[in-house]
Amino acid sequence: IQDWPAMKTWSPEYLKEKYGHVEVQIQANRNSNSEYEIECEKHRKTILLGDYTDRVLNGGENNDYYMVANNQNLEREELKGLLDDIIFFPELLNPEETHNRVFFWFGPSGTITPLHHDPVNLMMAQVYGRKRWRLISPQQTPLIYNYVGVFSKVDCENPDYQKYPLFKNVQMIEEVLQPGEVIFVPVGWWHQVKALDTSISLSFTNFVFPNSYTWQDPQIKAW
Ligand SMILES: O=C(O)CCC(=O)C(=O)O
Repeated sequence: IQDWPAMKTWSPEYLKEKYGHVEVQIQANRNSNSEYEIECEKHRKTILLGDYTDRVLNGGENNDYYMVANNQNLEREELKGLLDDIIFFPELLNPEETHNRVFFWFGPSGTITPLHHDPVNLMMAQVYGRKRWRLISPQQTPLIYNYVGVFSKVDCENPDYQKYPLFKNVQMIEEVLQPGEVIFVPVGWWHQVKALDTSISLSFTNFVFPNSYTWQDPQIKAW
């Protein structure tokens, strides 16, 4: 995505200057609840993008607040201009289908999206900062302690093998996504993601090929 205008312009400072007056939603107070993703509705907070950017810039490494896909900020008319800064890969993505299919992620270094899988294929483009991705194939689901819906109980950053002994046998792919790189995550693949820097990314599920599945999760109860 080196040719995207966003690669030259997007930064926390740019977001603040151009869109700082826009009200956005974020996930807040995540430190108070280890199930912040499962109980994401409890953490929804409205804030000016300028104020949020100040928190990101001044708060140091932390996982307490994060603007995630579920905050759906690209559905806001005032932020639609962000999509003019990117080029949809014509052979892969449909630029006419952005409604609830393209998501904006912005947060400080240290945010963690816990281990889960998605019921669609997705691509994530890393525009600013780096993120460490840990990926596990769906064939290994019996080792992953699938819990509520699409989530696992295991923290890949620091797995508790006493509680989750089968996880020792998991083969994980680890990759650091650099600015300008894109990752394709096939449907059902488990992943946990940590921001290594202040990070801005976009995720896409608006493929030109069919991308809906009748099953919701690859749950296999084998323990
Ligand atoms: O970038 C992140 O923090 C998480 C991305 C992710 O897990 C997803 O899009 O499903």
